[in-house]
Amino acid sequence: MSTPRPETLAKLTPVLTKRWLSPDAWKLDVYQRLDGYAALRKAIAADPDDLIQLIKDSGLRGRGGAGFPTGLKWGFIPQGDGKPHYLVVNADEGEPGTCKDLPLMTHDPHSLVEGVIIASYAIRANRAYIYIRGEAVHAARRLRHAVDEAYRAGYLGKNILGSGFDLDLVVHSGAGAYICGEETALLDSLEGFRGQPRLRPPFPATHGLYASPTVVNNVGTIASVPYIVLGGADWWKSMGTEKSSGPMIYSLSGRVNNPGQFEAGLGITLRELIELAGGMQPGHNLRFWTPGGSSTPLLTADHLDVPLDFEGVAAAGSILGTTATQIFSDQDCPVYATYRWLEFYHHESCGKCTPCREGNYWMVRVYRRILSGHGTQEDLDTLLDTCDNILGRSFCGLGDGATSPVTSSLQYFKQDYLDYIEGRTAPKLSDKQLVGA
Ligand code: L3W
Ligand code: SF4
Repeated sequence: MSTPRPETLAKLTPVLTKRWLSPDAWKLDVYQRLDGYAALRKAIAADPDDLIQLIKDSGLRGRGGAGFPTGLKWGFIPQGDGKPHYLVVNADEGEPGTCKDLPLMTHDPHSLVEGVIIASYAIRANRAYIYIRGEAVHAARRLRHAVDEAYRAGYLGKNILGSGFDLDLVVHSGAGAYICGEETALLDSLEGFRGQPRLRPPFPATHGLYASPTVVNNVGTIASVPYIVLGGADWWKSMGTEKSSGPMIYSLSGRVNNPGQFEAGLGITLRELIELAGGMQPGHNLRFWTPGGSSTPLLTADHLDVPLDFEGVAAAGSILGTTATQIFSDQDCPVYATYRWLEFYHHESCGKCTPCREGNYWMVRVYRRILSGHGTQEDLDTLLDTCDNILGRSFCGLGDGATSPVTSSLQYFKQDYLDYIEGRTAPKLSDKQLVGA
């Protein structure tokens, strides 16, 4: 394992992760000793509109994948409309490879609770929900413990810190469906229905939970808020790039020596992240990687120096997504990896629209044909044609995302497909696995 150089180590900016290694930071007394709830005291004395302006000035963009400007979203909530407003935190972290929100909620749940209270105060919401992935039992337990502590300390409930502001916060566990990470499916699920995406527009900002104005933000977005309140917009903008401000938690998995979470200013490169992760595993050379989970087009060893911010990754032909970098080497097969991702999308497709429901089903079958040595060149055209009919024609982002590994692996690694088709690579699947897709 190689040791990172000092200049690369200096790229780490522990902000959201700064308490993760402090013992018992998930408990209220320790959290308070480490600056906890200082931002809430400051925020609750401010005008809510000034808080929205502060978040706008900071340039904070959503950490769930799309990078939508947070202050702008908060500003969409109509004021004086007489309707209840809601804040909903999307903690349904399910994008393959993504592991930044669950450790945050496990190690530092109060930072999320504090962010929820400040954001709810800013948008004038008196009820907030954290929708957490069903499998994340330990994180949910920590979160519920933090919420109980916050109620007992007067940070939640009626007349918070004597301000006259009331807020109730509910932690709701989902049932483990990937589609419930899509914001409108999440709202349906929260309302007690089967989680399936709703037509947008109207967006949740005007017609969200129970048809009322609702802000839906990712865990990392809301957990950033207390730091911005304490540090100010200029401090936040001193990290990252001009259009992608602030620190970001990158989760590295795969063929590196020391996988895990690394927090750095937006714009760090994969070359630097791999160095921080102790280098590639012995005997492995980087071949392909996802910049932000499997829904983002694959990149290759030629993209080691792409700045990992919203603009830099887009210019390289991919999407920053959830900054989940899954790292594959020359000993990994891009065709097989894509097949495994497609099985996931096929399994998780909610079935509401035809392109995604049928397209993923058929693509899995085509991959099984190729990987069992029965593929033809025509299959490659079929895959591209199917992607063409899914991308932009699906009801939600799941369908679009499913095409990313297919089209990008065909773009960069067509020869690997041909090697299966022309018999140079031994089949990875048996004939028995051909059926039952
Ligand atoms: C009001 C408008 N609000 C947009 C809001 C909208 C949403 C946000 C972003 O998908 C992506 C997806 C995955 N008035 C508005 C408006 N909004 N226009 O802005 O919206 P959008 O449609 O750009 O994206 P999205 O539907 O939120 C998120 C990608 O992220 N992704 C992540 C997947 C998984 C996770 C996870 O496990 N945590 O996030 C990976 O790439 O493919 O493209 O709030 O309401 N005019
Ligand atoms: Fe459901 Fe897939 Fe259509 Fe999204 S794209 S609505 S997940 S079938």
